Amino acid sequence: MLERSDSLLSRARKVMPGGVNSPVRAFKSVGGTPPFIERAKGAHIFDADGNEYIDFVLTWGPAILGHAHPAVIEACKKALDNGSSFGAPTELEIRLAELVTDRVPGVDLVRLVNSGTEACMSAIRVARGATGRDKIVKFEGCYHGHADSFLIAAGSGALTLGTPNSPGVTKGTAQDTLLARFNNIESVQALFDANPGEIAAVIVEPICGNTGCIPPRDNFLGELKRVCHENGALLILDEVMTGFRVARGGAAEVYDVQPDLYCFGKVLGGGFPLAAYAGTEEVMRNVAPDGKVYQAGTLSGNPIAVTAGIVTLEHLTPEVYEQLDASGAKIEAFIADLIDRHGYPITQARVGSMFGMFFSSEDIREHAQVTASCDFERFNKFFHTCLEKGVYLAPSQYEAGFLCINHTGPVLDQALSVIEESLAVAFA
Ligand code: KE4
Repeated sequence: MLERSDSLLSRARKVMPGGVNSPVRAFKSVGGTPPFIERAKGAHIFDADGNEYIDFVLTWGPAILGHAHPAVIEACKKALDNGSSFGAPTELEIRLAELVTDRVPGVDLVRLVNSGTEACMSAIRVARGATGRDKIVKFEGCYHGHADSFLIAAGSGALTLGTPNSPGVTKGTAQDTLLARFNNIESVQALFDANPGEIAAVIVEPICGNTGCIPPRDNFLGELKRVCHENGALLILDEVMTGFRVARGGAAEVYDVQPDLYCFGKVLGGGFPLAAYAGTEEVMRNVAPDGKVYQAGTLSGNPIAVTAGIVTLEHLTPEVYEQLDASGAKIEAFIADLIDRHGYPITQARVGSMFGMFFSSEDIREHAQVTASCDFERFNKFFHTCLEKGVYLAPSQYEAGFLCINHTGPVLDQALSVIEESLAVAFA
């Protein structure tokens, strides 16, 4: 039961919109009361009513080493003794930036910021500054944080200008964001043809993780880079979710595509408010104080978050990625077997330790298919049954799941049997 979470939620609603500090946490799309979490360790989280869950959200991706990894906690405790923020350059920031340039193909310069939103909004500003162009292209179903330029729905026609999908976003902003379809290079080419010389950049999640888990097909990312460069535009890979998650060098390594700019977050900060944008010397030299594109932040690169990031990346060895991939393969094979044996109308996708299930029998290649073909009711039934049985999934069909180093052995087996039981309930 969730008595304490229920009472905490009504108290929270009195002082915070929806009782939460980020909308998805309110469980609006799945219904019910969100458990208020008190602590977390490894693959487990524990709520205010004493319930224990095997966690596949991992604070939306960051906890790849498991919650409260001893090395991260120890290092941050020590760092705290030296103070939490100086607002001045530190050697720690150099170390983290060097770890990023070592790992990610085509990164020469890195700028640390505090959230994925800040990384993505800064990256498009740099692209606009570097090209002198105003328009950007994003993809339906991709999420790059809550900056105005990204809260845009597709216009009425395929080639019309975007329209705001949040009050408070102006038409003026929306008209500079164009919407394309993921895994559909023709939709991108058409936008360049309709807006010659006006598009500064295309920003894309290399693996869609905000509309379930949708990997790129048929060299889509390579084609995107080609079309961008043929039209004088930059390619931005938003690796806030995939960076250091799906491989040591992120999706850029998996798909062998080097963009002009990257956005990072989540794993990079090891669970602390830390993100970054990065890219080639040619593009990043536009950033102040070297260049004229302005971006700043009081707490950017603060020593505690940077310490967590350093320890996290240092612990993400090739062997750890192999173990994470093995856990992902085990889940994938288990679900494939359930689909075969029971004929469930479900499809799934996985890249490394990022995965997702669609309650649809369609071969999902883009966002519109998720909305049109998924059985949201059955997903919600499955979600709540898992929660009751102690498995904590993302509270939306439009999200992905994540694995940490503690999702192995009996913990993973326990989660798999809950998933099997919960599918049986959802399809009873
Ligand atoms: P933040 O501003 O939330 O740190 O990052 C924004 C962001 C940017 N790019 C990608 C690919 C992202 O997935 C995100 C944030 N992801 C969501 C969950 N899918 C965060 C959860 C939330 O909004 O509470």
